[in-house]
Amino acid sequence: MNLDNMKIPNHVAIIMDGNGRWAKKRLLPRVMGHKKGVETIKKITIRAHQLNIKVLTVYAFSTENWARPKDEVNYLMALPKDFFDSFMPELMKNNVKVTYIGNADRLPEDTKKILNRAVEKTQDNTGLILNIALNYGGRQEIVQTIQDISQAVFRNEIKSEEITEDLVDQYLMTQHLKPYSNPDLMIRTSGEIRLSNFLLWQLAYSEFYFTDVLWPDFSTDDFDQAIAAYNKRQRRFGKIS
Ligand code: 6TC
Repeated sequence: MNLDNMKIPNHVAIIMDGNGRWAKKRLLPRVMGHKKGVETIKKITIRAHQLNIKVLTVYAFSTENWARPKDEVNYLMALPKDFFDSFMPELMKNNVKVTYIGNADRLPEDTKKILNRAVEKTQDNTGLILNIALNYGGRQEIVQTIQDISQAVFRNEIKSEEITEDLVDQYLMTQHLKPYSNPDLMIRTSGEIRLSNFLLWQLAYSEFYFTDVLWPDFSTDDFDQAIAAYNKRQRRFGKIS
């Protein structure tokens, strides 16, 4: 698709849903869906870089993240290493910086190590930020923010009258993404029309784009279509009618 003359969103957030359904449809083990899903992350990351998008936040949505068959969990734990080993050179070549939001505490030690290595190795890159939401919950983030701000009030570091939207922004997990901490466009694949506790505060003014395409099938062309739809809406919004 030709996106020349199109306004490109600065921050795109994606709920990557449908790996399990993709595998089921093909009578394949679920892990094959995740494997293909990781390949899709790579393709979309490179496309986002080409389009000069500033931040790409990806959320590995799952309803039963911690109640899966043991084989699947073990395989999932190995996926970040796969991703890191096969994709790090390309991330470096494309000047991509890896960051994350959410709670990494409960990840196994070696998974955490790989994640931190990806963050450290890319920390001086100045291009696209690939921001990975892992073990993330929007309400949990807001609870954490309220705790942190009330602590700061208790220690007399701020007055309660000084709690503004801007100050709340500074305490959220997305503060490191500023000035692009709020997504312009949120995409969800696999046909579910729900937010599922993703970035509750940050998505207040974002455009939402839903597609039936399952995440492993989501192509750079599907991504471009989402950008084009975003454009059309922005233009309508900007016009005085
Ligand atoms: C799309 C593709 C949706 C696996 C694949 C889901 C992620 C920890 C990356 C460290 C590999 C994102 C997500 C749950 C970028 C991602 C998954 C999770 C899936 C995690 C890490 C990759 C993933 C998930 C777990 C930067 C080197 C499959 C957390 C571990 C994996 C990178 N399902 N899927 N069990 N993580 O969130 O939760 O490090 S690569």
